[in-house]
Amino acid sequence: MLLNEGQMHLFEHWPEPGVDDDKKKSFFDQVRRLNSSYPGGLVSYIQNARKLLADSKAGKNPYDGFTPSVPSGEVLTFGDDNFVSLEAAGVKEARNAAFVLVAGGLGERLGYKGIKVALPRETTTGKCFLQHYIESILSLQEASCKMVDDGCHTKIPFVIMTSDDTNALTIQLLESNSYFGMEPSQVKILKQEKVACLADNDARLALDPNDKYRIQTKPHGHGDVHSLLYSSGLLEQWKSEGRKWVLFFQDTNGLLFNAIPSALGVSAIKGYNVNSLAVPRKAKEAIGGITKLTHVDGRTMVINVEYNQLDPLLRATGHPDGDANCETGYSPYPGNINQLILELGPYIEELKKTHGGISEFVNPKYTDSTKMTFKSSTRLECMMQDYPKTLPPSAKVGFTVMDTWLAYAPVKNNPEDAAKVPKGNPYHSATSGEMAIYRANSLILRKAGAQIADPVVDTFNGQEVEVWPRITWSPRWGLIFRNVKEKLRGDSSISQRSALAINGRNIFLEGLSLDGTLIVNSVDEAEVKITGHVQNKGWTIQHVDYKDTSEKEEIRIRGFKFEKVEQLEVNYTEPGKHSLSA
Ligand code: UGB
Repeated sequence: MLLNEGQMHLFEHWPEPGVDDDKKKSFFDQVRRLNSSYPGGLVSYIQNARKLLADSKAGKNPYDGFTPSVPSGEVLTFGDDNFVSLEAAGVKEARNAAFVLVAGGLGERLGYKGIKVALPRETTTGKCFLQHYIESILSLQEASCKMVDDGCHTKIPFVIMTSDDTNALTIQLLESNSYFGMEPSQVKILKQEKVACLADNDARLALDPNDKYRIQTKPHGHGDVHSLLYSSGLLEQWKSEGRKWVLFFQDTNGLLFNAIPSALGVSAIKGYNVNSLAVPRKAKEAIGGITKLTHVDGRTMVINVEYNQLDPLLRATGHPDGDANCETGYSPYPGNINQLILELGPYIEELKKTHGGISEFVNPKYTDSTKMTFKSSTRLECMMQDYPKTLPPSAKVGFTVMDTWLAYAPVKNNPEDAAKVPKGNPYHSATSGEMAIYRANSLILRKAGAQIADPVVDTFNGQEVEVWPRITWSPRWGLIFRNVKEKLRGDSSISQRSALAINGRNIFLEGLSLDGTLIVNSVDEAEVKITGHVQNKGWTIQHVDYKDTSEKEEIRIRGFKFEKVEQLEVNYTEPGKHSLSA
């Protein structure tokens, strides 16, 4: 098969039979793995590569024949009546959902040594992203079952796509933390395989420079999630359980679950087969733009155009300024945050046709303008948000735009790169990711009626950010806006230098005035009232330089740490009514 596809060079250096037989056998073991993990096998991979490499050499634009225009979608305003009713609809649907986290990426831009889902989402509680995601899913599961009076005991399935780079550490994180309270049987790990590297325009496979019996491999991208789900059999199993929705999300967006209930509500009410979450996008921001594409032959689709392709596409189609902000100060194309909600039935039907294969692209770095040779080997790549590209025009593809402060704060950039981000564009760093949690929680509490002090501006690792009171809560306290409002029962106020960590379901703020640090932990069966004035020296914020290797990497990349000078910590471990009257 390899010989038929022009891969003779793989064997040219092989010594006669009897020499290096073990190594030759392991070469074929690898070939077998590469063959079985790609839809259509290695032959398809090589043929697809040859075609895409020829297109790339010819400078063919994948969007040839398409004209972009601004699509229309649902635009939600946090806290208004529509938002509140969509959240309720979404929570009700959640028991019919399954969640899929794509976490196979190493996060090269962030430069962090560990896996990104193990990073603290914020350092007031220190809870990592994975813990927050799991606690959010468990809270949705419980709240959703409570809304229907049919003895629902569903366990929402949670799939994590890993890769060789992240698999062992992800499993270790789950196992050493008892799956953060989720039943282990609810969690399924699907590991993506890397794909073969390509050495030249003829799609000759590249050998590993350090091992002539190994084909060099690189990641294929998050688009693998569709073929893995298809071949796992999970989709059919979910369908037989009556599930309706599959929600895909990425590794480090600490605000994401603020957006999930209402977006799922939109999917359910609008009957969307595909619903992408989006936020207003600054021109040139490194997130894709959701775009309506109309082909000369009349076909249209609403699809993500990746950030490096949007500008050339616009320039080539009569927009001389390319990817530019309009009078609102934002790009007219909403930013794709790669949170997709797919309706399970139509998704399965589509995958039966494609087997999960997703439209691919190749991005070779040529040595010169003749485009004859590559600087280093390349490979085919694919993105999960390209799924709608193969859908028929009848498919209902929509999107939902929410405020960035509420829904999107990924941790992607290392401190040096973040500090170079043009002024006004988001940093997408560990610093901004954590500060965004405090900002969102402060704004949500304000909207619910609490008096939250204004932020101060400070600079950490060269990034100027707003520092709001460090307010955090567990998902089972404030899953949706209605829950937050129910827990605020009197006039409460929180000063700028304060930190508040709420960890428990039934903790009611009944006229709390906080100036310092307050940590409240309670078991779910307890009902705790907090009133009065809490004042202490609190936690101060210390600057940390990212080059200071005496600090842990998790701290260095955010550029600050808390000095815990004084705090009030209360723990309610017994069921029943309690009150803290400070
Ligand atoms: N990932 C995998 O699971 N496997 C892989 O092989 C690669 C990645 P990046 P990217 O929301 O900010 C995406 O690298 O690809 C996981 C969208 O394409 O963080 O540059 C990885 O672990 C873009 O349109 O992002 O850009 C992570 O969870 C925009 O939405 C996820 O895939 C952008 O994200 C994304 O990988 C964004």
